[in-house]
Amino acid sequence: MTTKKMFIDGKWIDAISGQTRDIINPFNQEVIATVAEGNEIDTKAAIAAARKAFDQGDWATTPATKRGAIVCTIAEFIERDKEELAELESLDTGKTVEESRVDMDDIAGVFRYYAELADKDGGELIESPIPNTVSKVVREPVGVCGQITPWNYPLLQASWKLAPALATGNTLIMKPSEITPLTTIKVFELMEEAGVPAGVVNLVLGSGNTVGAELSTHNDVDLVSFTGGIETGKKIMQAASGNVKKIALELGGKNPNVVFADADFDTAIDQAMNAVFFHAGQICSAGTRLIIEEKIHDKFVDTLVERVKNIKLGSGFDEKTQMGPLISAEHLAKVEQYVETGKKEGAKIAVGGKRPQDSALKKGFFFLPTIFTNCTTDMTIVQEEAFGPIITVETFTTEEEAMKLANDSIYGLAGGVWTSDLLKAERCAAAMRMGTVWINDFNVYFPHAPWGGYKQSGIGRELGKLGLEEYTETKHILHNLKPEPINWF
Ligand code: TXE
Repeated sequence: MTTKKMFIDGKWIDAISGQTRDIINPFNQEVIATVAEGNEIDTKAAIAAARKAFDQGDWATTPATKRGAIVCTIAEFIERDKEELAELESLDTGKTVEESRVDMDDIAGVFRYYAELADKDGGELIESPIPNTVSKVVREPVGVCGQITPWNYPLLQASWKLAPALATGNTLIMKPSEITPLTTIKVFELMEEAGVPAGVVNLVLGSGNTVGAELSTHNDVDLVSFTGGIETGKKIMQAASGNVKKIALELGGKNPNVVFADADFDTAIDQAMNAVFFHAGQICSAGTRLIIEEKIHDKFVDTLVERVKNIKLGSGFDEKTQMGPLISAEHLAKVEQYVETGKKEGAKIAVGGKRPQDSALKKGFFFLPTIFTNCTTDMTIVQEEAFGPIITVETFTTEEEAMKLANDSIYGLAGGVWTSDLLKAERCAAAMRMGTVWINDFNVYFPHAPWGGYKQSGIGRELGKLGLEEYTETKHILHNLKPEPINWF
């Protein structure tokens, strides 16, 4: 197996230390690739390349139309290589190939969206109160961007960062999660093929403590964009303070899914399952806190339990599989620990709560889809992000109580509300302190709408126009067309 390399200053290179890392398939623990394992020294080299490309290269001043055309070509190449990318993503993450195909369509869509926006902002003329002056506001690239991505949606998360940074003329260093780098490596090949100049995009592979920490700390990095866990996010904020880097953080959520008795029952059941068991709950916006109106609680939970029992676990490459494994042994242990804590704190397991017994699954990091009833808002499993296939159920009797429960979280990423009363739906959407609220839907997103969190779910927004603006600095230029002496001194 040849070692997959890093991409620094337009060249594919091994780690300076010569170290490598094996990448394993979470379905059967087989080694699927060996990749270079970079460290601080490789990261410094990549930062130097990105700095030089920004300060001395012409990417930032390349006409935005041309940059947009290159970003569009990347989208076309992703579509061309969709099947290869989807299979690679499923091998690396364990998710079903069908899910990965959807991801690849979304990813191409993100590159296309930002390709089209690249040349749409020509600045803004401001009405100047001073005679004979022209006042305008323009947006310019931030500079050198460090981008750190997680393992749950490896290439999707990368696309949300790469596409807007390129469209706006920045240079960048990307560090994918050390356990799922394969599709990101492939997309760097596609970016090279699309004609992105040397030094503009750099890829360093390696751990968070070395590569990630260096990217967050280094004085030549102007912005760090991170998606991952809240504890890592806090470390990055501190590390970034040295040179007051701009930071963009997406730190997950503990998202409420509120179901009123007047909701369309069958659809709400379907979506309550999709909201969590898609990708085994390893989704920042998973609707893990199911908050049900008391009078439909028993029927809703009974129906859900019966449906959950039938979820088919297996290989992402088996068409019948509905849910794959968790990402790693460590993550499985963490999810199991949360379940133990839930039991100790008094929640009741209605279904699941353990690893499956099926011998065909024994090499994979599988955990059964799990529903906890009798939950209260103070429980650890209701408050902390387990990031696994676990639903906690709480109940309410009034709208006010429902909203209090929904908002009782340090997070504020997303939430859903189910009701046929349109006024109530709008009232709830206004009351929910979250970056995204779905009414009679869940987990829907597209490139045009901003994505990000209130409260400790993060800082800044990705996607949409705001996702482009994250990668720009705003400059006001005042041009005095008729300068005159002012005789003050
Ligand atoms: O994430 P980390 P982990 C949550 C989820 C999960 C928990 C921990 O609850 O159980 O986070 O997962 C890099 N400086 N989410 O430990 O560590 C790391 O190498 C700079 C939610 O896998 O946050 C990887 O590239 N970078 C989330 C990236 O950070 C560092 C998605 C994310 O890893 C670093 C994933 C450091 N000191 C997990 N330490 C979401 N928001 O969707 C690590 N990294």
